[in-house]
Amino acid sequence: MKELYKTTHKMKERINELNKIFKTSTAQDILRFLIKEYPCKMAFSTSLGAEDQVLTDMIAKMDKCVNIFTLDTGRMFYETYDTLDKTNHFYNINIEIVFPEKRDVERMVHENGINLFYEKVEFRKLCCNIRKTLPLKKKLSGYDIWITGIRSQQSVTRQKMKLFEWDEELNMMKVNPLIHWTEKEIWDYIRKNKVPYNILHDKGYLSIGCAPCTRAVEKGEPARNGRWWWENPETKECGIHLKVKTV
Ligand code: ADX
Ligand code: SF4
Repeated sequence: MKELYKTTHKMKERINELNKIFKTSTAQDILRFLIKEYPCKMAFSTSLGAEDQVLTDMIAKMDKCVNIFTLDTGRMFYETYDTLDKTNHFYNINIEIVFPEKRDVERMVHENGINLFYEKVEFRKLCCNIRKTLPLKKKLSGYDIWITGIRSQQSVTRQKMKLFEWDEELNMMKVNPLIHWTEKEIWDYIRKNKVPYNILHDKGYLSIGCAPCTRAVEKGEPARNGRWWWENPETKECGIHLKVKTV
């Protein structure tokens, strides 16, 4: 216990240091540093959304040893599967598909219905926990670094997130190389580098999650309005970027 505390404390100090060192670095510089420092010890979670496609482009061009995986909740859009396929072919990679525990999903829908998430926030969180958070936790247990495509401008819940973070629950370093990017910078990169992307983005779906919990937004409307639109902005996190719970 004491040893774990010491290691955690050391890591937190290291993270503060890294945040200072890489304050003005490019996302590529940050990724290059991580690949050198933690070879084959990094996993990148992709939802196949625009930000994650930018990171896939950068990583695929740098190193094939970073594990790129997606959490298939079983409720994704057809267009998202299409993006997965398209991306694999384009970069000649094989994004790992991680599924939830069959028994957990079966019990949940048997007890609460297939579309339980519309009923109350607790059910929505239960569904996200079983379909996303728990599989993520299991998947990341074998790695030192977790890379995500989070940007601080995405929502009120993400404003305080940093480039390098310590995930208390997972006991690992989380890195958000695009944390300071704007939406415009994401799309400029995609166009300039001809990065394949989910065609739903052209139809008003700015932030894409599971099909029953995502809708298109109007021009000028915040991207996250299209996610769990029946909830308050403060509750709109599936849990993978909060604390990971066990059922
Ligand atoms: S969510 O938590 O509200 O769904 P969002 O869609 O904004 O998150 O994505 C933020 C980051 O969470 C992504 O850049 C990615 O790293 C991770 N993420 C979200 N959904 C998935 C998924 N289905 N599979 C893998 N990673 C995901
Ligand atoms: Fe379930 Fe909706 Fe969460 Fe997907 S986004 S895991 S369908 S509650």
